Amino acid sequence: MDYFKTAPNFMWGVATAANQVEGGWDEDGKGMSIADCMRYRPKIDTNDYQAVNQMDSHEIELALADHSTKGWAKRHGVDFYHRYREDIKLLAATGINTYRFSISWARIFPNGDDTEPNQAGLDFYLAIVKELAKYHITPVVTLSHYEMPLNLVLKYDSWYDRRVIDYFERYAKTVIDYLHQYVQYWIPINEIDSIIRHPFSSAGLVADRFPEDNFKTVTYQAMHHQFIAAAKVVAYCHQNYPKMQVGSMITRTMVYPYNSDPDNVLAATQTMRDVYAFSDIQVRGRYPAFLLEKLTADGIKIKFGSNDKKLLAENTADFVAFSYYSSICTASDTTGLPVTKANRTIGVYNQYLPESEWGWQIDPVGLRLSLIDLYDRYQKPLFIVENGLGAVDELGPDLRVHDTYRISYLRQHIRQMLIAIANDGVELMGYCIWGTTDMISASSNQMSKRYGLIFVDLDDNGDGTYNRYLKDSYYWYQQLLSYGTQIP
Ligand code: BGP
Repeated sequence: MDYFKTAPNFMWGVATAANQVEGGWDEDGKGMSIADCMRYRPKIDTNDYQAVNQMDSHEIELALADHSTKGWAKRHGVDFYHRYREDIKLLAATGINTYRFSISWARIFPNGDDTEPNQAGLDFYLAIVKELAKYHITPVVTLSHYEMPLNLVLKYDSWYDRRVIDYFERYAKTVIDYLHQYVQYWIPINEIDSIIRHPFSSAGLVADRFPEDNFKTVTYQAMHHQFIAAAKVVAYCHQNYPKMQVGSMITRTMVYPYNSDPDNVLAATQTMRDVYAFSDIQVRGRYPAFLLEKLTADGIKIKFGSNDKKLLAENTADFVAFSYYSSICTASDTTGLPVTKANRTIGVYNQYLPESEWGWQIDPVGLRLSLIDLYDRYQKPLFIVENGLGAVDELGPDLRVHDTYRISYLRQHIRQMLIAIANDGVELMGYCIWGTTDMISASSNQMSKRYGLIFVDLDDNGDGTYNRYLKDSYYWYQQLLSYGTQIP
């Protein structure tokens, strides 16, 4: 299959998030963010996501009191803050033309509500985009990837307070103005649906700070504020920089019915719609009726500002970005059915699929189905901004990692993606592998869950040299991007 002809301007890339790679948590004026409160976790058992997702005020107090780096996984990341030149140089040599990364809000506005930005923070990201420009690599920038400044949590209860929309808007405008010559593609909020699945680690909502309130109502109100903030980013870019494109981004976990019992098919459709509600709002510009019905049934009422509906309707996303790792099954009654999980979603195990070491089931055809489904739904350009395999990698005596399992995962997913472009008429802007170097895992805060094309010598205790070693998957991607005609 001649895939370069299929998509001449296709964006082949890699992706990371600031809090998982950068480190430098208190350097050059950066403020503390929720990510800096995340501790290493022992190797997770299958359902341990609860523990990570339900962090409380006590955890934050501990983090505030401890000014060390040791133990706090994301405080040092993999030291991208000091090694970005080396990392970008290695990545450029694969032949990628795209790099998706995120900006740490607390590096730009250390407290979130400051009136003036931190110049050193702005200059750090300017240096990154200049470095990328040197290699003709197009940046795709996420403004909020699990990076709420801690002060906004403590002072305003995060996104629950409407004033936080203004602080985000100020931050976004500052960054967009500063980088506008270099950055055309923006994603305001990573996996905007994640606020419902893991409210603390995604958006800094701490359940025990709302003893009197229904935490579900709090979460949905905060979600609404994120939508308004994202729509304001769209408005600002379109008004001031017409070439800029702003994407919606969701977690796309494929959901199948456990079997062909119509009740189970219905359950699967409803589970998928729960996530589509998020892209519906950003792409169609209004809340879908099914979400409003569901919220009413749950006794949840979102407070809308007087201009909110108009703002959402007039500022829709230019493209639909998503992460894809895995799939689950579901049923109308899951009692007694075997359990699996995919990216912090618990589901029913699919007997037809293998699984990763972390129990995420591997489903390349699910990617093709997702592409077909999303394109049919929106008829907007799609963008796979995350896809990859978390695995335990061993650095061999030859100082290489022979990650054939990762190559196999990537090959199968890329193949399905190319079929979706060629046979299913899907309009796809690009594909980014999750993982440049290895980095701290978002859900488990472990180092041993590795996604990168480049191995980093660092362990789950925070020990190691941080040295980089190329994996076989690195060379494989390089070969893929240079052949241009066949998938190696
Ligand atoms: C996505 C997040 C990423 C990332 C990835 C893999 O949902 O956007 O930040 O880490 O999942 O997840 P994990 O690191 O938990 O394995």
